Amino acid sequence: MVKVYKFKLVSIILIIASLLFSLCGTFDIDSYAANVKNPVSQHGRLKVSGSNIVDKNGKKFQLVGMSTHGLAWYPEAVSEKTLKTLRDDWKCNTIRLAMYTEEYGGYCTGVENKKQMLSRVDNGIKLAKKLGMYVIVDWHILSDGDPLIHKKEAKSFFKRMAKKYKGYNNIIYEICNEPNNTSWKANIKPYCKSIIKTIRKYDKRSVIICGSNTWSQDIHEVSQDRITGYKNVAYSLHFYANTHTDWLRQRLTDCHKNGLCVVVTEFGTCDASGNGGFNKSETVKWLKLLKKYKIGCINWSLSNKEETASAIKSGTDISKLKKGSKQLTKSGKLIRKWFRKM
Ligand code: IDC
Repeated sequence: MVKVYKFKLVSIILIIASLLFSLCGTFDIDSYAANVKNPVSQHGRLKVSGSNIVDKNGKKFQLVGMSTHGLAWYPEAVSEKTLKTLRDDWKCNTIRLAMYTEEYGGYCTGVENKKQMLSRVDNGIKLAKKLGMYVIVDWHILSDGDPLIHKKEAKSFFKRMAKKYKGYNNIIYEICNEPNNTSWKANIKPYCKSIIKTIRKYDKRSVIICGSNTWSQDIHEVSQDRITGYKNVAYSLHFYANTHTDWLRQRLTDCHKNGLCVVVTEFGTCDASGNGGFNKSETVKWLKLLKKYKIGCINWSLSNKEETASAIKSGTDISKLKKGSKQLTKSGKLIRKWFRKM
């Protein structure tokens, strides 16, 4: 009799111990983030379905968020405090990390700069993970209009990212910010196929966003000649409200209706230069259209540079963005107001 009790007691202790052990073992940042209410815990892994981005339940999902200015110029914005304000007060679910390739301090401008960019991108990805936000890793070509120019560097960068972050359900790759003065068929498309292949070797599922010619405006060309053979591929459209108006909205509507999955991974409220021409009414027309189709919208930029596109007033500490609109520019105020009701 005593033996039976002893046996039961030992079994119970063992069961409790193993339960406790397994609880401790699974307490890592991922499962913690998955248990609290945040965009990623609620919507999970995103997919491309026809012309839409959908969440883990297959429901249409709109990516809403801010893009950093260049990570070489304004890395301070990628802080826990600022991202938290964006998430909780602005209702952003996404942060875009703009990593320039050729401009000042960019990834392709020397070994030290490359190291710095890698550590800033890693920091941004980890913070986004912690806060349960989606993160767009942006290979920000601009003056290097043809993506093939830095294809080798791009391949090694995306290989590194895909290997390291393949288990992350919040990561999105934007593989060429704004090709220009080049060709979709001969340059951009082959580049994209090659980078997608590299990423897919390690990461089978993340959403990958491709640019198009003319600073990512020529989605009509893409729509006629899409990348096939891979899932979860989307295309970016970029606009600046005072420069790109009805004609580009019409192009977006046509492509969307034609089944092309488009995400606006960068837009400004002003001129394409980023400075001057703040245009509230054209911005609102765009935002209404994006809201209607649940097309992702990421605003340029989360910086305090003295230029119209900046969301934060110059002189403000961008690593400590507070809730409310006191620290915001005209552009920032308009964007915050709209993001809160997207
Ligand atoms: C601009 C920045 C500006 C910076 C410049 C560097 O706003 O401060 O000096 O880049 O060349 C884009 C680009 C984006 C531009 C932005 C505004 O993706 O890098 O940022 N823009 O010109 N496409 C259209 C507009």
